[in-house]
Amino acid sequence: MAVDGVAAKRIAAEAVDPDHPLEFVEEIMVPVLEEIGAGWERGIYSLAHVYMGSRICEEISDSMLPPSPGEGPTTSRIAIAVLNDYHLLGKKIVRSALRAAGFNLLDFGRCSPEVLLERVLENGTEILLISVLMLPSALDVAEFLALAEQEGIRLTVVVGGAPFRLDPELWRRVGADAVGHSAFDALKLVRDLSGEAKS
Ligand code: B12
Repeated sequence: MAVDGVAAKRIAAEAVDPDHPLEFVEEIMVPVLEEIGAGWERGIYSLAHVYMGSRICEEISDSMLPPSPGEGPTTSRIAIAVLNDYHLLGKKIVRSALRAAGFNLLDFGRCSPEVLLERVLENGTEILLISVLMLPSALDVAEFLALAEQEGIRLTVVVGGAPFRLDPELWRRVGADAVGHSAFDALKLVRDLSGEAKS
């Protein structure tokens, strides 16, 4: 809250187990961001606090989690995207965890349902991970799936992000096949769904 990135990075570097950086991210960083979000909702913190807090956390997670080589793979049947949402940190962490575990994962970035459908068609995506933090974006999953059905596309959709944590049945209502609440969950689900195939 002091917006002191240098001090935050020093504290993080002291707290992290270098062999298990994802544990630091999941157990300390994500709950801290949730607390900042809750403080913003109660009017204790400003949006600038939320923004700067997330920038500092992003830099910390970038320095801890293994970098993605280059632009990442160019073909894969597994992909991740954010639907109509500017909250991109969750996707980045999930992407980093999956790539570190050896999965070839395409990153479609931030898309509307229509653009996401184009990407899926172009790449023959079979397992799609969708990350959202806003409720309207979570509802866009249903819109995307309706468009996919019109095109006769059948794919497995795994969703994650705050709205699905707040409403445990929401993933079923939007028509997703599975939900996960952490990068560890994402890894387990993709392992189970892909039968360990890494591309
Ligand atoms: C940081 C932040 C921002 C930053 C985002 C910066 C960035 N580069 O991402 C900025 C300042 C831009 C921002 C803006 C806004 N925000 Co904001 N933001 C947050 C905050 C505090 C933290 C989010 C975050 O990064 N968390 C850390 C990441 C790592 O967590 P995560 O995304 O949940 O991901 C984890 C898991 O969910 C999982 N996961 C994620 N994706 C997936 C996918 C799959 C398939 C699986 C299996 C798992 C998985 O793994 C990740 C690692 O554990 C949250 C509070 C909260 N409770 O989440 C509010 C929050 C999400 N924001 C909110 C709001 C309202 C806004 C604004 C509308 C504010 C405004 N008035 O302008 C804008 C809207 C932007 C938009 N249109 O998208 C609300 C959303 C309410 C809602 N549900 O609709 C929240 C919940 C705050 C609140 N309590 O009200 N925000």
